[in-house]
Amino acid sequence: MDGSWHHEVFRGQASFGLRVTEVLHEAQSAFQRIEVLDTPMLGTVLVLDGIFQTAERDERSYHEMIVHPALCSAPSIERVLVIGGGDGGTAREVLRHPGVKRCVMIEVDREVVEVCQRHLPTLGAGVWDDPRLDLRFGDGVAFVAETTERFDVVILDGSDPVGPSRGLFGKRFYENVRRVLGDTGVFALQSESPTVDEALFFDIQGALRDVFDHARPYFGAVYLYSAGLWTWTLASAVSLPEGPRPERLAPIAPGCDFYDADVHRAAFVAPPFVRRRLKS
Ligand code: SPD
Repeated sequence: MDGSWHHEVFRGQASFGLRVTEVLHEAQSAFQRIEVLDTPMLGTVLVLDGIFQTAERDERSYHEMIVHPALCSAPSIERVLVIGGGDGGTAREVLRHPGVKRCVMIEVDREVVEVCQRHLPTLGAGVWDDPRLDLRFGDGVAFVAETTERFDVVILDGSDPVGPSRGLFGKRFYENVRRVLGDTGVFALQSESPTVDEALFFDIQGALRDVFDHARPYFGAVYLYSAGLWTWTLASAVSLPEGPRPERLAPIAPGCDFYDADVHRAAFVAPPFVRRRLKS
């Protein structure tokens, strides 16, 4: 916080700031510094270790896009694993799919969930009491390394690769995700920005392509991340359809502001500099 502003500073070279009218919560958990800020621009905003994570009035562009391309194209969606996503926005979009029978969510920091339940209730609306949700607190890296459970879809909704999220990036973690998915499962993850951090984006793509037969980034914009292009990636052992399966899209489409069949197809069109590097 700088007076009545919060600035997210990137490598000491750039910053994005929001004016803050009130600090609603400020505490150090066992894992990270958690702040909840009231802002005129985006409403209530969650900040972890100084980094903007999600905002009441700018969350749908991210949560619809991390969930629906996977859930609308995967061969099966009965068993879904969400790693991270403590604000509840990702689980909320998962549970809008009537075909999901069970959603296990592994969040490392119980305090993030409690703080978001209190201050960002719209993100987890309908989630916390849904009998299909199995919320567990623990380390997602250890969970995928040790579990014997199998999932149709794994969604990684972590923060940047610093602090508690560091282990969620890299080949060893992706190999374990590949194992819990079996032969037809789909992995969806937030995969950072090729405009702001080109090296990190291509490292993630390279590691995914080492582990999965198919890995394709898709593109969108999230104002809060002030990154120009933001990306997510779908990775799987099977090739996926170019667009959503109509029977999956139909029940969720009326509640979407940022996702539909056209957006799905368009999002997978990569800019030339990405295509050249990925040779796809
Ligand atoms: N640069 C911040 C990226 C954060 C991505 N995850 C946000 C969590 C929203 N559920």
